[in-house]
Amino acid sequence: MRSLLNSLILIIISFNCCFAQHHQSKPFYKPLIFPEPVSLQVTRGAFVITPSVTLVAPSKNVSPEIEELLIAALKKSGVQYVKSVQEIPKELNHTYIVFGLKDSKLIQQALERSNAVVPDKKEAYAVSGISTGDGELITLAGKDNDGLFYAVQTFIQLTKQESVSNFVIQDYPAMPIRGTIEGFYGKPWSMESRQAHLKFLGSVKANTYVYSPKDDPYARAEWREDYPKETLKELSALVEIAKNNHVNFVYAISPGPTICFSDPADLDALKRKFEELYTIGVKNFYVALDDIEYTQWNCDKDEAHYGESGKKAAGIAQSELLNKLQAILDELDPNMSPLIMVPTEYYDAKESDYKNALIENLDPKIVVQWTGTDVVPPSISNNDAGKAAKAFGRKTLLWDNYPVNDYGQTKGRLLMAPYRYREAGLSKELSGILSNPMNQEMPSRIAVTGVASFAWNDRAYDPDLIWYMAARNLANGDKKATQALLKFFDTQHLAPTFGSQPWQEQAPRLKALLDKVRREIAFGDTASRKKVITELKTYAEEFKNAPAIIRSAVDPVFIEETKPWLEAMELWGESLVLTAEGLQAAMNSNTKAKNLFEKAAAFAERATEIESIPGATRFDGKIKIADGVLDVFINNAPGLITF
Ligand code: 14T
Repeated sequence: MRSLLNSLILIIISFNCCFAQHHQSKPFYKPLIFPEPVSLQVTRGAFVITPSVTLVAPSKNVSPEIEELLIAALKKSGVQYVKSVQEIPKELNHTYIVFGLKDSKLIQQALERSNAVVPDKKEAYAVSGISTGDGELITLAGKDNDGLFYAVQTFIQLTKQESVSNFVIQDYPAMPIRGTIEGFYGKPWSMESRQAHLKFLGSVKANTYVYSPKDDPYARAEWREDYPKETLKELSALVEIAKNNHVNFVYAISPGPTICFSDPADLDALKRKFEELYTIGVKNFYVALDDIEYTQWNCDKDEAHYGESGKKAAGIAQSELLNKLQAILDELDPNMSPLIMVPTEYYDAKESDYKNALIENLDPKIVVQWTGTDVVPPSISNNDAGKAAKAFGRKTLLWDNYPVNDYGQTKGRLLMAPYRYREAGLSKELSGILSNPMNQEMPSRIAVTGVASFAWNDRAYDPDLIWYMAARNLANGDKKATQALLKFFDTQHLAPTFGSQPWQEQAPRLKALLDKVRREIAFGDTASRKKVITELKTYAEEFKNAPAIIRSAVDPVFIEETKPWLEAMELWGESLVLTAEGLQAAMNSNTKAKNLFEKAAAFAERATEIESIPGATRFDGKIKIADGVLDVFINNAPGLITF
């Protein structure tokens, strides 16, 4: 009787267990999107994209390239059939994607069913996924075509994550201008790099690219000369790609080194240059007046017209020129975006005779750039930007000289630390941020992803998280390659200023480990000493192998651009492995230690000999890898344990 009862209980329990299990739903996970959306709410059920998808026809005002992008993304994520229909059925039995602008009826229906709204802001969008019946209703809605393009970019990121839950994302940018200014000295980017960069910008929801390489003769040294037909054709291809990626292509001219402000022929030469670019579709123009002599006129005419040369007179002459150019552009096309300019005093927010003269006259719609409290500032606060707004008479557009590597202090370096120390709240004080990148386009994406993310949502910006996601993106989602890249970036973490004090420290992750090794050797016991040296050995192996992993998983262009750094990292890795082995041997009083340390030193020696690619950056020099951290440790290691 007892055993019967027991069996019965067992049956009930097991029945309960399995019944419960049957009804227990699998977990689904909150997706992670960059830039961080303004709002992302998870909802019940799984985000499902079935192998056959039905697209609910987009409204007629949708740009065709956005639909193409969406379909390509669906195919890439494994969708085999895409069908189009004109309405959303009541009952769904597979995945439907409704796709269009906020004002379309279908989109309004879909948004209502999904409990989502498109924020009433420029470039805003909503993306949602809900389970309904046996199907899934996905809505991609834009306030405008830019917003819809960003909805698709967010969707693309979602398709690359596994077991994602349903959600409602409502999003819009904090700053209206986000992107890069190719504004460095030294080897300009290739046209191929620029094309790739424009696509990349669109993928991180950046909307601006300024073409301003200092070493394009037709834009600076020989600015009066017309572009060769061939170059104009290449630029026109860029303009087209920019458009398809919802990036404003801004053309910048730097007439400062030779311009005669009062000569109508020079004004005419500028007009001709702008018209030349307007014919290939450029609708955004820029005048760069940085790094020029402004206390001396370039011609006698200016002396006669403006009087004695000086900072104040320069401010007046510059503002008059800019206003005339603005009027020329307005006449050329009433829909033209306002001019952007960088003044000669761009590196602080202190009021001055020059700034006052410039700002008193300058057309208020002209956008003014500055670089912060210095050419390469260690941080930018809301207070700094507020002062700049006052000094320049308008909200400024930050020219952020990170990760640019064209100045002496950056010799032998890539700048690959997270984008940091820009204060949350800057979106109230700035009209946007443009990053000045490195001569190397792909490595620049780590920092630029940060800039774009901060400019999109400064209040939710998390430097380390975005840094990780930028690495993951470069590694095409590969976990091992992501880790290898992060180890590599750590060796290029130092960010110099124009002075002797860097604003970001070198190799903080490696330093933390090496400090721990030193601490443990000094203060630990035999077991903990052994343990930490084993940990060092493991890290050293990974460090040594990172370049090979990177070479096998990351875009060949990145490999080419970082070639000598990867080679040097490999040799340093070899040296660090031998150093760890030397420490292990020393702990066992093994006489091999000496030889291991000697071999380690030889590898370190070879590593320090490696040179940058001649001409690839403005200043050539020896490659630096975790300098001041790794070299110091390897140097001192033989003296850590004696026997
Ligand atoms: F206009 C600017 F905002 C600006 O930063 N101009 C240049 C820029 O082209 C360059 O890439 C950047 C970093 O080197 O700094 C400016 O160039 C300078 C600035 C100096 F103070 C070059 C030499 C200097 F001494």
